Order: sequence, then structure tokens, then C-alpha cells
Amino acid sequence: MTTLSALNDRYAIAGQVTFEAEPNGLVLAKVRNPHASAQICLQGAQVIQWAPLNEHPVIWLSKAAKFMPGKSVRGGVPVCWPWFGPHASDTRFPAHGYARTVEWDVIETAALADGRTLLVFRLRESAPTREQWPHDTPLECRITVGDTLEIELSTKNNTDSTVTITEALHTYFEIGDIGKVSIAGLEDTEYLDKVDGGQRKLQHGPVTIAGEVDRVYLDTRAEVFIEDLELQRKIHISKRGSDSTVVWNPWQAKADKMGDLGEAGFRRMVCVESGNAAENTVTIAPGEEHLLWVSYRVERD
Ligand code: TA6
Repeated sequence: MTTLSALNDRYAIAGQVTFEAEPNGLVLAKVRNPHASAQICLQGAQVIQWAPLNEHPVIWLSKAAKFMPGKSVRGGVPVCWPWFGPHASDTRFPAHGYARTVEWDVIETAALADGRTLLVFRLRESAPTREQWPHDTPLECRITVGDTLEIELSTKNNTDSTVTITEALHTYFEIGDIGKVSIAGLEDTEYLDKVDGGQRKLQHGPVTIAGEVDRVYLDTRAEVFIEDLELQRKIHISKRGSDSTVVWNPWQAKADKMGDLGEAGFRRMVCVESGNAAENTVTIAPGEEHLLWVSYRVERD
């Protein structure tokens, strides 16, 4: 267990990276550089804040988020791994896997020559994680903070047989108002509609949201754009190593039941998640590595 002072001694970067403890004991990495500011919770290696310099925050964090050990913080970029959605067979295990609810260790920080900041985390395995996932498949997350935000999730298969995972970077984006947003890039793409019994449907035109939306778009490697009329900006979402894109907004009724989305929080967020879900499973051969990478960028009108 690394103490806060040991963490800062080894990985803090003067004027750029410090580590601070939250009241409930969670530790945050606080990043500031000439391009942007960000905060990353060591539990889950979860980005909970990112704003390019002079830009409105791009990653949304619920005003009612609970920073509790063992519970994913509502908002930011939760890492869903080594499964997406409910566990295939054991209801004891958490939805979206355990990666977002356990401690990760810092293994590297660096001030890059171009002014951006790199932070690398490794999931800390334990008896509870091995009970849920008895495979030697180290998980690392590389986060590069600049006027773009890059996140790369690396799964290495150190076993002598293939392993199969599903996963996602479950990103909550901050928007001006859910009624004034459209999502482009998924046109003519098949999706599973989880609000309509998981039925297979085809996307016609851009995605707009006027009620609960929970869709897994399949076999798509497309760049996606959130066009935000209220904030007069476009968020570009690029990805590699991902065949699925999930679009989710709980709308009012489900948001009220969740209890940590905050008053009308559902109107200020939309999840566009890059991953490999449903039938888009990832099979990793012995000794191989699978990378899931995203890059987020803001374009102003
Ligand atoms: O990605 C969409 C989704 O699977 C929704 O069905 C909803 O459950 C959401 O994730 C949030 O899940 P969470 O476990 O974070 O409350």
C-alpha cells in the first residue's frame, strides 16, 4: 500500500502532477500543464475531470458523485473490464467488471516534451479480483493529458491459452443540454436497443436523444462527433481497437432511481463509450496484447 507521501515523492512532477487524498480516502492525481487540467482517481484509474485550457469541461462528473472505496464514481471515464454489462454467469459479480472499483498502482508519470503529461496505471490484482477473473492478464492504462485526451487500455495475455474479454471506456461527456445535441458518425450502423428488449435496429441519420437511450452499436470503428448546439462546440471521439460504440442517457426516471446523477444531471451528460461489447468480443492469444485506444478533441464553431 503506497502512502500519499511516498506516491508524491516518487511520481509527483513539480507544477504539473500532485497526488491528494479525498475525505473518503480515495486518492486523486491532479494534473495541470500548459494545455489542460485533469483529475484521475487512482481507484479505477478513472479520469474524473478534463478541460483543455480556456475550454469548458469536456468530461462530466456528477454533482452527486460519491467518492466511496469500492464504488465507481459517477461520471468521468469508468473502465469497464474484463466484461461489459452483467457478468455472463455469476450475479455476485459487478456489472461492467471490477476494474473500475479496485485500486490501481501508478507505474509511471512523465512531463512530455510537447507539454502534455503522461500517467500510467496498473490494476492491482488481489484474491477478490482473481476469484472473479482467474487469469494472468495484467491491465494497464496510459493517460495522456493535453488539448486532446488520450487513453489507452492494454490487456496482456500471460497465460498459455486464449482469453476472451469485453470492455469499454464508459465516458461521460459534458454537454449544454441533452435536447440540443446530436451524435454523428453512427449512421447506417446496426445497434442493439437495450431500451427495446435488445432488438437489432439500423441507425438512420445522426443520434438525437429525447428519452432514455441505451444502444450498443456493433462492428463500427468510426470516429464519432457530439455536436453541441448549446455550448457551440463539437467533441471528436476517435478510437482504435474498438468495434463497438455505446450511446447512453438514462433520462429522468432512471436517473432519479440511480441516486448519484444529481438534480437534472441527465440533461448535462451523454455517454459515448468506445469498447468491445455484446458479440464484439476480443479474443487474445497466449503471449499477445490487446490495446483499446481513444482520443478526445474539442472543435469550436
Ligand atoms: O453503458 C450503458 C450501461 O450499460 C447502461 O445500461 C447503464 O447500466 C449504464 O451502463 C451505467 O451503469 P452503472 O453500472 O455505471 O450504473
